[in-house]
Amino acid sequence: MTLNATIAAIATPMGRGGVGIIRLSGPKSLQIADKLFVPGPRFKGFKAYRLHYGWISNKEGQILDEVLLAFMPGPYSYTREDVVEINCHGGPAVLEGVLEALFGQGAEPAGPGEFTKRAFLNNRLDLTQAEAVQELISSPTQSGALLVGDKLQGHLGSRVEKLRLNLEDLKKELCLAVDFPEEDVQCLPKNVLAEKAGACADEISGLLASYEQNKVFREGALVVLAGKVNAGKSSLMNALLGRERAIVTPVPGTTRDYLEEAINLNGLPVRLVDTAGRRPTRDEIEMIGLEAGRRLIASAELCILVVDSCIEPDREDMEILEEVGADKIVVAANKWDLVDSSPEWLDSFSGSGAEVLRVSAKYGSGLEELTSRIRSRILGTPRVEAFSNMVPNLRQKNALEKAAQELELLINEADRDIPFDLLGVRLDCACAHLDEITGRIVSEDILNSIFDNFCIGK
Ligand SMILES: Nc1nc2c(ncn2[C@@H]2O[C@H](COP(=O)(O)OP(=O)(O)OP(=O)(O)O)[C@@H](O)[C@H]2O)c(=O)[nH]1
Ligand SMILES: [Mg+2]
Repeated sequence: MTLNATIAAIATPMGRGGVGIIRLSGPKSLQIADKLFVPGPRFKGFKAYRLHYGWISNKEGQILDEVLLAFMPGPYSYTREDVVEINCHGGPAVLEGVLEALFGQGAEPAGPGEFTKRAFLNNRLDLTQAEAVQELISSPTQSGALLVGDKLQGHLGSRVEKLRLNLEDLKKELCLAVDFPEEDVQCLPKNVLAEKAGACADEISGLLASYEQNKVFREGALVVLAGKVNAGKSSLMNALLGRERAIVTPVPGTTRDYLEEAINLNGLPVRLVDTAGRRPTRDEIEMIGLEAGRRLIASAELCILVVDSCIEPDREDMEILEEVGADKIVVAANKWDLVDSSPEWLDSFSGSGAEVLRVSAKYGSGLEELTSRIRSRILGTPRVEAFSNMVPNLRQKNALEKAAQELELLINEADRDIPFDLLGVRLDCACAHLDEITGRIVSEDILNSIFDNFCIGK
């Protein structure tokens, strides 16, 4: 479809409602609507940005609906083209009737997201804003919608654009150094180049950190309870959930499969998983359960290693510690109600750098401290400041990562004897990845894949 076509679609959801809106965009919007509009008594011609009362008829002159019609001439419209919006009654048959009448007058059916695509192609929105439109519509929660609101205003896009301009300036300095190689030391010392590229890479890391932080709020953080049989994992699962979800018995090997439940830790959504207890086994079913547990542990944001405080940890506990690494582990020294004094072996955990908390799943002690540590360990203090109002989506995150990789390579190469013009190519590549985000330069394929996910009429 060419940009010259005048497109039309129902902009409101299909179904019955008080009002349903049909939107037209393109050079003939007003001309097409005018052919079907039967004005009300006080109509004195179409005025921009006013609501006009009247009726829509079909080409046989039959009245289809009583409407309010607005004309928004470009460039001050959603698409920057001439736009007409017709407020009809919100019934599917009415709306389809009016739409068909508009097609009969030369309007063409709009594709998914085509209004927003035109807004992008006509430079009213950058690509981050266009994507934010769809993200806003699909936000399930108000807090999610608030985050997108900032992107809709273009904050992410302008941040990325500023970064690109910084890299472009750096490229200019580099070109001077290439053009006057004998003066390269004065033009751009390599440590200064690396420093400037490093500053841009840090900013990208900040944007990536906000993606990661937001990811746990979007998808829920995976927290896995692991440990030897009988350590009290299922008891801890139940205690954290506040209900008897998992079977608890004194028999070692009670839990064979994993169990997943959602909990809310002061606003942080968590997917809490209880796993089969570790022990040497030849039982086929148990081995499958243990393998499933291993896979879950590997992808967990945090692993709670549950140990029985009465039993000195052995190979199995240490195996989990090694598998996961101390930075992703909280050791829950369970059954603390059964010990009189702190056993010495607890130090071996602390020595490994793992955080140890004393709890009793049975009597509920230490659980508040445990939940508050789970929360802060997951949210953590990010290495770099996250921009909470500029959360990239997955596509944008991938492009940011590629740009950051180019800068990392450039910083490494600046240390070695790599010619300036080759370093310049790295900057070009980083800029190209940033351009993909804002849509400054973007392939037709990427554009189609983005707008194909939109609804028709947006
Ligand atoms: N005294 C005391 N007993 C506990 C505590 N937590 C669990 N137990 C007991 O320890 C036994 C095992 O508890 P489970 O929760 O089934 O242990 P598990 O780690 O899930 O065991 P498997 O599923 O076999 O791997 C049960 O008899 C529990 O009542 C605790 O904090 N204090
Ligand atoms: Mg269990």
